[in-house]
Amino acid sequence: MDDNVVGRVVSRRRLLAAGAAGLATPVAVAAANRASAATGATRRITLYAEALPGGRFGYGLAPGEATVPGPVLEMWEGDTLEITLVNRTDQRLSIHPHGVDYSTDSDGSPLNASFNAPGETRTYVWRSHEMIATEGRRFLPGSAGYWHYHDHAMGTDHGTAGLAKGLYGALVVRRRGDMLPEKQFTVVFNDMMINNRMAPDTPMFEANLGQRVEWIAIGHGGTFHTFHLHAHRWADNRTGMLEGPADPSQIIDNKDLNPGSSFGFQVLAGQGVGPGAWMYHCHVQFHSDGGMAGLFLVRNADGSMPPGAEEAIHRFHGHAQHHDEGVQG
Ligand SMILES: [Cu+2]
Repeated sequence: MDDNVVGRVVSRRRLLAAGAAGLATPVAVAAANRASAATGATRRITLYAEALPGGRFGYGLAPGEATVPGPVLEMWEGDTLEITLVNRTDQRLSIHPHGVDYSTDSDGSPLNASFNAPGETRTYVWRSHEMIATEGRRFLPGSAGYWHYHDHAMGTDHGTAGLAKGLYGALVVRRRGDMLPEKQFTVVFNDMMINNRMAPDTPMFEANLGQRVEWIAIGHGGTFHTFHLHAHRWADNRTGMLEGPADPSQIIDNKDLNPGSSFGFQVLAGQGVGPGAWMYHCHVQFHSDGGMAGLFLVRNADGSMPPGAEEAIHRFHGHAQHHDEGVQG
């Protein structure tokens, strides 16, 4: 794959140079870029959709390993992901991606007869592309981004039951040169739940001081949310990182997370603030009070517990739950 990468970077540079010099029409550039993208790697994976305890459903990379959320799926811009989805349930379901390129038969929607009948196995193909240079130093965006995938067929033609029960996950498309994290956390605000759990049963994410941690935040369900992370902040752009001292991106620590939307960012755990039990939560107050909160435990650099963290975790486990009617796993 590394040879491919080098070849593709070189050919893209050549394209960009040709475009800037006005030596190629946009059509020729686009066609050449498609040829370049065609050299991208194709990766094949098998996903298993399964019923889980508590009425939930999940995707997993092996039989018996389904989780909520499903596994983080990753691609490099220009690559193709072929997903063979094995439906081990008695329900109609599918997998539908955001942000990448696909044909109608990989749409994952009943509208296009693109779904797995109960017990059926079906392959979905997700493609991606690099940025395309056109004339006048204009660029058509590539596929890179913090995206997500989800069921689009269980319960209704929009997969409303599948989404409610946990059939969702993160999809990360990286640009060549993007920094890779040491840890990844997927946080899905889904109705009044986080990853289909309510506090204090929401996930506690852990990292050691200074570790590079990638957060992927996804919204689902029927209400609006705002994602807030204590003591950490990020740039409101594609990667969450500033690209230089003049990068105009706003620095934020709270962001809208509405149904169907997603974003991601990387932080160095505890940078500038130190280790400790930090909270992440929905900042819609009746949502946080209702159980949409969790912990980001930043341990000392050597992995030991920082002072006060055990007590904070204990306090969190006494978190008041004002809304008990939500779905619990
Ligand atoms: Cu909320």
